[in-house]
Amino acid sequence: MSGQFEQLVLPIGTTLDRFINTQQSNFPFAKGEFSQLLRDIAIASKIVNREINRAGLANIAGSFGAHNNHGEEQQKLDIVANVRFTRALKLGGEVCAIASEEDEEMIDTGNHNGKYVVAIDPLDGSSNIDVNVAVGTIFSIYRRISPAGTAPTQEDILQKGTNQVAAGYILYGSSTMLVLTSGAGVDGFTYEPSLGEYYLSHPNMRMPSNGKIYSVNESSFAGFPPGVQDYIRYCHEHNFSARYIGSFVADFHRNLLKGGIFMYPESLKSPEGKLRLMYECFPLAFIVEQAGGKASQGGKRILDIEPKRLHQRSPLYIGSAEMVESLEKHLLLDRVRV
Ligand code: AHM
Ligand code: MG
Repeated sequence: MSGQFEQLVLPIGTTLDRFINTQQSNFPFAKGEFSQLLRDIAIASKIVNREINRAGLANIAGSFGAHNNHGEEQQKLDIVANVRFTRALKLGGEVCAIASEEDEEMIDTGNHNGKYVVAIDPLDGSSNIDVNVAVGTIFSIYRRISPAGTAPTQEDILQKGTNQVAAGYILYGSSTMLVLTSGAGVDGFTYEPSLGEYYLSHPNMRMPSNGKIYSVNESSFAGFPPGVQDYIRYCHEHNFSARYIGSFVADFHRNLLKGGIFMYPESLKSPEGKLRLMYECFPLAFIVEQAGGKASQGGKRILDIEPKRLHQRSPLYIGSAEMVESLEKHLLLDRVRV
């Protein structure tokens, strides 16, 4: 074949399915159930991707007219995504319990033989839907603690981030991507809509150890801890770029690729921060560490936090290792100041 012709028929590469099968043989714990669970999530994400893409036409953009357990206005697509993911996980049969941002209580799927539990934010950043800005899905997978064959308990879901066996996110952006870790690095897959498949496009993703992007909602600056204010001043003085979409997955993904820090501190407005530990902080903290970055509560590693409540919030500083360390140094000065 001439070089020119070869360009026309380049191989498309490894599908997510094939990748999962290969992983299965790499991990002793990853039996068929675990692979099936990842497939169920991938299938639900394809359906949600379809719904998002036609939101403007199908009358599913906009508010649903109700509020979730956090008092936040639910968008129609929040509900659609929640149903799509929870249904896929219930039907799949591998999961005994689900914690979802959209449901106040843990969901008992009825699959009491299922070995896994899932924490999920079905559609993060959904207030951005109406203005065609990228949104995401975030998920964590744990092995249950209670014995198989019994009803799941709170203990199954309230596990430390270090217990995650896998975590991932789907970014519904200019292209749709699924980024996944099962504890041996991070891999990114891009969705090819005409084939209906995810393909491995970003193998072994590594986060730059340093960067010049900081992402924070600066409107709350006056209420941030002094150390965070100092760090933001440091970012200004060193000509860092401010980039904040208001869609966590999209902000995180950009920083993962380019190097940067994302911050959602505690503030006078949100004394515990805004982001939820179980299905926002833990999964992205697992991913960031697997890519060489760091995630901190401001003095404590996020993955080491023992969750007490399903919808617990936490301050979050996540991104390039050196930037998170620098932020932590600024926070340490707060203690000296007092
Ligand atoms: P949500 O789960 O209700 O969508 O809220 C989480 C979102 C994140 O995607 C984003 O980082 C953050 O809220 C933005 O919050 P704020 O508008 O306070 O900056
Ligand atoms: Mg969310």
